Amino acid sequence: MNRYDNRLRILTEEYETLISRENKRIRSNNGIFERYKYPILTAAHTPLEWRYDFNPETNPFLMERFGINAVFNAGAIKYNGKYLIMARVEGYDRKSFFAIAESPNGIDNFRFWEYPIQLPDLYPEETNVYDMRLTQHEDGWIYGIFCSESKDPDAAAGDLTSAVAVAGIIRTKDLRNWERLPNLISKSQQRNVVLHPEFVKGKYALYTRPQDGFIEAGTGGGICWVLVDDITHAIVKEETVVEQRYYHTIKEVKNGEGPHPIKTPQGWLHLAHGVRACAAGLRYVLYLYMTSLDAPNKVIAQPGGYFMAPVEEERIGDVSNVLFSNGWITDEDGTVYIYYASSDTRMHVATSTIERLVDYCLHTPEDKLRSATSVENIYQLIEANKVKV
Ligand code: BGC
Ligand code: BMA
Repeated sequence: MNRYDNRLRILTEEYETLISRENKRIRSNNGIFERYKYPILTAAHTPLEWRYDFNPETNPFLMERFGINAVFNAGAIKYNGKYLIMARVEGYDRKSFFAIAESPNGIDNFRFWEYPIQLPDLYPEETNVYDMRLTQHEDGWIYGIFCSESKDPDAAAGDLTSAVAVAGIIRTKDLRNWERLPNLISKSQQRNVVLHPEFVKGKYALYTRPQDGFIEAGTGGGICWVLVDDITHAIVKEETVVEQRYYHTIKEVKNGEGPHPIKTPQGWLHLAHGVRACAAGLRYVLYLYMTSLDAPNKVIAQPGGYFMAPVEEERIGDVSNVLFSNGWITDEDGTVYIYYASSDTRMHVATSTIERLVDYCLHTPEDKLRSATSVENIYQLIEANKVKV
């Protein structure tokens, strides 16, 4: 066998082995959720056809022609019985784009569809797109809201880093043909905008995250709530805070809604990320909260601290010390598949159940914001444990 064919054989065999590898659930320590042994998607899971020219004439050394750097921050949806995630795929060139991967069971065998998604290109200044949130809305459409980033037109000459973040909106009926709607109009910059799955007072409802600048949330108090009359010309008129940031908590610097909340008998179950600053930079963790069924913008449960934080390999990557989630799927039996990315590098899954997550939200003590009150929370547990049942 010649060198080209030999390399081709090894490449394709290794690829098949990787994407058909069985995942293994890791026994849970805290009882709240289970992690899995292997990431579900990495750069190496992207189809070889996206990366290689398989013509021995034009690529005699069978070298990679388009490098993929990372696969992370995926939206998720169950569609026709399949678990689909719409990942942020980033090339060596730092541009990210969206691509759908499909799994029969939600935990392994994720395979990308043949082509990445080509978004309708409405905005010539749009430079980068990322962090898709998918929502099957009761109006019959599946919506995707994502961050659309451009160079700050007001940046001083020579400033090549200042940027502007806005929310892009697309919709589809089949996840193949996408209609692009105008970007959300908002006086502040926006990242982490998420569509609530139901109408509220006859209107579309968005979780937003207003920010003063591209990075700083600043006076933007946290995750906010906006009602929109017309999703085809979405405008932020009134923005009120749903889930606030606090001094010396896991969400001191920023927070943002993850995927859209799950409806449970006890209320809407939300997954979000919280960011704090430390000597190593920003640390991103995941947390849960619940809001009322009658008023999805009214918080009814706020378990203190983080729900998930990076461990082991998850701590390391392009942007280390980050867990981020913008996708989860619920099965009819109450299983919840939480799709999360670690350190802007790879995708993982964790599983739990609606019952366990709701129990966690309703019975984990709140963060009362001081060391003294945290010790009180532990004292209460110790005392309660003395009562023999
Ligand atoms: C990156 C995002 C990041 C944002 C703020 C963007 O340029 O692509 O991953 O969240 O900057 O740091
Ligand atoms: C951002 C997010 C993510 C990213 C995170 C860490 O603000 O929107 O895209 O995972 O920072 O870099």
